[in-house]
Amino acid sequence: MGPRLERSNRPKAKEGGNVAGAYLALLADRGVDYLFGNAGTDFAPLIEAYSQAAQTGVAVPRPILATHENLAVSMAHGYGMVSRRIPAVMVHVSVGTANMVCAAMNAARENVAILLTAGRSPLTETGLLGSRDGYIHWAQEMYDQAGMIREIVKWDYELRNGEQLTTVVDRALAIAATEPRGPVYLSLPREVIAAPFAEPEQASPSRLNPAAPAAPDANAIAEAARLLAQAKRPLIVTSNAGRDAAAFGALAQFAERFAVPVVQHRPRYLSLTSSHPMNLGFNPARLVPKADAILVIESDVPWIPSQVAVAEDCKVIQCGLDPLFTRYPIRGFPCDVAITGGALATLSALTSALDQLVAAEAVAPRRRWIADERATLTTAWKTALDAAARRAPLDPAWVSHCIDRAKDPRCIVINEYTLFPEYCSFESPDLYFGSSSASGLGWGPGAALGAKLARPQSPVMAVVGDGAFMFSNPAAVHHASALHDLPVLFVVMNNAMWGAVQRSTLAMYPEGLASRSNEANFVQLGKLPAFEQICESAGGYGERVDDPGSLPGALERAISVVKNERRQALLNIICGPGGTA
Ligand SMILES: Cc1ncc(C[n+]2csc(CCOP(=O)(O)OP(=O)(O)O)c2C)c(N)n1
Ligand SMILES: [Mg+2]
Repeated sequence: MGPRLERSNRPKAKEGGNVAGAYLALLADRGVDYLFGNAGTDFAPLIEAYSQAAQTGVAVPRPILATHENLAVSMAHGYGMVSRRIPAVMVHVSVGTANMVCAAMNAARENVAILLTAGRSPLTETGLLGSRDGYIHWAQEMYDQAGMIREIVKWDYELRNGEQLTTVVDRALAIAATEPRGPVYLSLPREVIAAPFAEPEQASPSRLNPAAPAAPDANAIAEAARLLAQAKRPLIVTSNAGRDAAAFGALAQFAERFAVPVVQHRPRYLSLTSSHPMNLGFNPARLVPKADAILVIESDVPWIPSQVAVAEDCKVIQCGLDPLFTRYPIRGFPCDVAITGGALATLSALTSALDQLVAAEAVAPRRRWIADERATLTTAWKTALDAAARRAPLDPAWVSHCIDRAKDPRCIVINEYTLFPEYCSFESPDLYFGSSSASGLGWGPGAALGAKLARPQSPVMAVVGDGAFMFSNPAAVHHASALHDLPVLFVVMNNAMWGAVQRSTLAMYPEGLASRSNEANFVQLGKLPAFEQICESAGGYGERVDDPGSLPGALERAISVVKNERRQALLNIICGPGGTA
């Protein structure tokens, strides 16, 4: 270890504070309301800066402590997803970055903009304020800390000195907010943020703004309109059109006006109301082979090619901010026309172009076909629900239905895939959010806390499996809910297994030995803890539900506790296999 500096000899911050303080003030000025954090020795200058800000009254992002990095990032994801604002996250150097990679991947694949940051082990072994003073500062340092997360984020950089602070932060935020949005990563070495920074000079507001998205190309629009006008059985498949909140109404109008049915495949954002006459549910498999033109809007996987194929003469138009999903290594869906642009801009341009080509009477016969398809679908759902109604252990379809009956119409539902949206009704945008297509498990509970932070007046519910719940770091989740006064309802559909793993084994080996075994490895979770007691131990309300008849009452009690007592609640619902992933 190098010679120790006497306290009095250490370089002192000038009265104006340190770079960390200027950084926090800059974030607040740029509209970053929250800093989700999981701290380490790298946080010292930041913690000092927060105390200074409390004294001087300088505006800074509200600090939100989370005791695991995947919780911090999932909360930021939920917050950004609902508010469309950019939150910041800070974790502890290399090890904290390692822990946040999975949650960052969820956010990246769903184009949620987050300023991800991490400290960096002090660079210097002695001599500066912030130089290494712990044995961890050698081993935690990496050649390329950002390398762990570089493939996932849109941009990464390290703050090298305070003078460049405004440029670096503004560039980070502008790139994160430019469509297609996504997380960026900035590392903040300890000496750099501890350095004195007397008079932060910043242009306010930022002069470095996000780039506007590309406008849909007129020729591509004309070609797509021609294909759609000729089609007898057109179909829209979307997963995320509703991320563009303004596109929600535009899609409803477009589908209605031109009589084009809509399937929401694995929606992460709600794109159409449940009651819309053009809503043909969530499974593209039945309709894709019948279609002669498919308009894919913001959908990375519009159908599963190993299960269904498009008809040979079917034309496929793919629209999105990045319609080829260029960040995905492989994706071979047919694409006769690709249109780059936001969902609203594309739908508006297509509407104008189609108006010239299609008379209202021409699409009238289609309405009958779509109404029949919708009737068939709703009958099938009702039949399945009737069969599920009294099953014990409880059937996920029945649980989904009971949740729908019990929930406030303004309730935001976060679904880590175990809820069946076809048994629920969502009549406005942003009431339903599904888990990322990256499917890094453990997202839902944290995302629900972030959603509650974004919309404190709305009731919020997370629906998760027992597996997803365990991945979410339950102790950290319930702690954060209590600590930050974020009362939400957690509904755990507990089949005591990783059902998705079982379903995948059965699908690949329907006649295999594992299919006949009750003891298949890596499927059954066996003796699970009493989840409801974990919530209770954090001051929440918990109930275990074994009987289908008692579910409505349990939901009512839990919802009332969350609403009237402002306490979190958890229902541990003992379910049969079910599931869709
Ligand atoms: C981080 C991570 N690890 C592992 C997986 C693989 N995986 C996908 S679904 C699943 C099981 C989830 O179980 P549960 O939430 O109980 O839902 P169920 O399938 O039983 O309905 C697992 C382990 C994953 N998606 N993410
Ligand atoms: Mg399960």
